[in-house]
Amino acid sequence: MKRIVVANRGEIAVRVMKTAQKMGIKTVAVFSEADRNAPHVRFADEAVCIGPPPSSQSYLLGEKIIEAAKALGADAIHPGYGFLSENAGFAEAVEKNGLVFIGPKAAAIRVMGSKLAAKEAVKKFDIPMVPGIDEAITDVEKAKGIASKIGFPILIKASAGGGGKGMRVVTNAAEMESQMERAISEAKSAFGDGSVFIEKYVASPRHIEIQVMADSHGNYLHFFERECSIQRRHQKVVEEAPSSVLTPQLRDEMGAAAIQVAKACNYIGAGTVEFLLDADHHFYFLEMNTRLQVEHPVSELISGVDLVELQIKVARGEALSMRQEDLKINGHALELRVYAEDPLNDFLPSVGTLETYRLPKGEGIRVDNGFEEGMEVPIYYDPMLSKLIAYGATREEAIQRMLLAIKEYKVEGVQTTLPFGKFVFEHAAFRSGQFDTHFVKQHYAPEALTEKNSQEAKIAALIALKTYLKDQKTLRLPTA
Ligand code: MV4
Repeated sequence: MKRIVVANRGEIAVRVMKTAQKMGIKTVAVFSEADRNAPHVRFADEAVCIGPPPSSQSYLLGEKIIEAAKALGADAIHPGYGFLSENAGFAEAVEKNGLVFIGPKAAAIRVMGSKLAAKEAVKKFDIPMVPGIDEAITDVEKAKGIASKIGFPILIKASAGGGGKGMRVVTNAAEMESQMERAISEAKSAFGDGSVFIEKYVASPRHIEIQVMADSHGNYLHFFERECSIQRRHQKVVEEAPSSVLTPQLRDEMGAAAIQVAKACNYIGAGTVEFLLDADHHFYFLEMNTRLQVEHPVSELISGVDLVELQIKVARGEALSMRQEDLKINGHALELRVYAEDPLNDFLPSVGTLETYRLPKGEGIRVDNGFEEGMEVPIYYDPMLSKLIAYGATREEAIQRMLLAIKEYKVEGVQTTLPFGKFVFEHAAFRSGQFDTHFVKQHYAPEALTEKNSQEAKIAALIALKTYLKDQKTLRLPTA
């Protein structure tokens, strides 16, 4: 494998290229006209423009990316995350064109791409799942009967949904009919598939996911868990590894369950198995993501592996060299996703130019970055600028390093989620580890940032005044 096309942009494209370069593999960037001067284009050994800015006319054009790969004599395509990374048809087309898709087989993507097919596949193994009905329902009366059997509150989920889209909580039988009808029509319009299924609603869950890696020789490993409960509207903002609540026994049980899920679809490559963990520490299988995830760096830092390097080695047909017993958790890692979004304006995208853009450095700080000072933040794509990752021997040390790094991360020209990150890492509920997926709803309000800022501004002004007055007393200005 001498040349890899990275079919992505931003921080993940640069991140994948760094590992390829470390392995002596040439890299090809693909870019839209909006990304002509982007770092991932300049970092690559070669670069091909694949179209106008809209993703549908560039980064999602699988055939064009495959053509570019063949024209440049590339051996493989790494999809990153998002875009075509979980598109089974693309994975198939890549292989059909004699190229290696650095990811799972199309069949595994298909199974895990449907929530119901995933449950069906996993059923064979003894994996805990949320009580519910595992078949698509469109009949409201049937749904009512199931709901009363499960017991309210229940959750209606779209079979073709994901990331929280198409989910509706129903608290009593009277609401069932109207909520079912809305869920079905919403699912039809959003996913072109109106089928829904019903589960018992787990009221205050933590979102725990397990990183798995499997090779083509039947070896399966897990690289422990990531805590992803700090989410805003189903978008993860802060992730950490390990979770502050998992016991070694629970970790082993969830790791083993995650590997079973991977085996259920003959998985090859890097994948993530998502679980809900309830207040009684019961875990339930939610879904499997058949891609390398945004938050993979925290798993790399606590386990000391380069997951992209393992992906490339597995894609080359190599067997995984380490055994599960060789893997140990060492230290603690936190990740803050730095979005060009305004936390004081409902996290709406903050467009503009990075007038100032200086990254923090220092021990235990890693920034997977996709931008440079002077660049405009394009409106066409996900507004993530970078991922700020802090590592420490303990969770407390990682939090301190993270707070210092947030302070040193200088961005002017757009608003970012850095102040929101500061709010989270300073918050008692986060620092104590006592939080769940409702953290943002329960604890965050924009005033929390402005209030804090104004308090700090007041303190700074008082210190300045005190220093000035002190200087006035002691400073003897020469008389004229
Ligand atoms: C649930 C749940 C509670 N009970 N299912 C969210 C998106 C997808 N990963 C599945 N998700 C959930 N499924 C049952 N039966 C809670 C979540 C969930 C969540 C729900 C509301 C708000 C934020 C959330 C974050 C993670 C998971």
